[in-house]
Amino acid sequence: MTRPTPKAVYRRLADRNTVRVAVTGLRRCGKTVFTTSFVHNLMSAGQWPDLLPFLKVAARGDLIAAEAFPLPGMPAFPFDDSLAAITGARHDWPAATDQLCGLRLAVRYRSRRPLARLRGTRVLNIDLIDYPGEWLLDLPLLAKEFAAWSAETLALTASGPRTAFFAEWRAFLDGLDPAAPSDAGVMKRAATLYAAALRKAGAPEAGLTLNQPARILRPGTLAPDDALLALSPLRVSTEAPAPGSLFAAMAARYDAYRERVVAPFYRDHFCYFDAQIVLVDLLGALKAGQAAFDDMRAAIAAILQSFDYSRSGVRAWLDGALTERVLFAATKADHVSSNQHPNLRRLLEEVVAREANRIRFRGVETRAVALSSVRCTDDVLGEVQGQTLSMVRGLPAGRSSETALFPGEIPAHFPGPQDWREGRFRFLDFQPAHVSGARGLPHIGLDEAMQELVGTRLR
Ligand SMILES: Nc1nc2c(ncn2[C@@H]2O[C@H](COP(=O)(O)OP(=O)(O)OP(=O)(O)O)[C@@H](O)[C@H]2O)c(=O)[nH]1
Ligand SMILES: [Mg+2]
Repeated sequence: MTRPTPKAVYRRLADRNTVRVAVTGLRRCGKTVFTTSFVHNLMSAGQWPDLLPFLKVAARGDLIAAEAFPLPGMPAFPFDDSLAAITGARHDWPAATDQLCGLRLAVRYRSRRPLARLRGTRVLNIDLIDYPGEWLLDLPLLAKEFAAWSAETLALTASGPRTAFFAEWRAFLDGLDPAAPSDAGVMKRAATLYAAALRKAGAPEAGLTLNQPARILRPGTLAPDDALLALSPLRVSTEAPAPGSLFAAMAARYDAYRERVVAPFYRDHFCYFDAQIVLVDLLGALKAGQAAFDDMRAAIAAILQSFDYSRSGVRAWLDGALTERVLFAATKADHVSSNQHPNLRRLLEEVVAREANRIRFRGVETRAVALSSVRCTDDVLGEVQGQTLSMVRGLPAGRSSETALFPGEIPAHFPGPQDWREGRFRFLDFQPAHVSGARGLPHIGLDEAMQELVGTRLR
């Protein structure tokens, strides 16, 4: 695994009043909305502590104020624009993130620690970064050589909904000898076909998430035609690739991509953090159907294996690997009524069970919660075919008036064949209709998430 730079270690030693919170999750899972609500609610809780009853420092009246600052050397997280989108007259959401950005939230509070009380108030810096969710899918590539990645991708694209998207690319590979001398034209054609297929798989209507390499879909600061992105897996032969072969040339390009794009992203942002929240849009995956749900599970498992939770002790602290807790959160819980939240949490626990077990084995605490960073609906009771049911009422996306609906029940366990029936999950996306932002943002469970992530540092 990539090691932290001396600069990173120095920064960690110098910044003992800083916690790095890794906000992780696949695309559209709610990272930007979470970050916006996290910041705005902490900025508001000094005045209105009732906003965050489960955040102990706020509940005991010791949170004084919070202010956001830029993180040196990084584009600023568009906090004002995101908040304006959520609280504005258009009842809209922030745009999808297309580049790396971040902020430091400085929280001033009264400490209850015996010695700290004498020194008056203290400040804890909470560093948060945001990035396109697709990029996380690059992290598993760090531990995978070109041959292994090629073999896995060929297997992945040979079944399920990917078969149709990748058919033309696979047919092209069938006529290709990877041991032939490398040829720029052939490599370009393979890369073009692979990129086109990947775009189809990554389109929102396909709902597939395990799409690698990520920068083909979200180049960020790379030009879309950057030579580093002209990548394609190739068929793997049992013999070692000869120098100068097509296979060797593509493998070299893959290594350059990992070294120049993926490794710095990992080293600078995920090599060390104190706490991690893994946001999972379970409701979106259930609605998108079994193939999308299974793909999301595979993508989450692949990502979580990329983080290094294994080191401990003083040396680990110096290396910056003192992750204390990992919180799994099923986002957009306001799409269903409150009586469904226990099942939502239980289902999440099952979905991440193996990864959570692996993380706990390394001495890191884990928990799962149902979360809505910005609550857009109310619970109401309604009649459906003579039955009284719990429903949600809000402004569905694309509609001009509010509606109440029964979105279906969340299974407490892995969905079985009967659950994948057409129309079983009727969750709608809701817009933030009555959210003014004047006194924080309404939420479900955000304060519990905050307590879990940074609460012990605000004592
Ligand atoms: N109702 C509701 N919708 C939410 C909430 N959080 C996120 N959403 C929805 O999910 C969408 C994606 O949220 P983002 O925060 O932009 O997701 P992201 O993880 O930053 O996505 P990328 O930038 O593409 O990686 C939003 O546009 C909303 O439609 C929430 O708390 N409640
Ligand atoms: Mg985003």
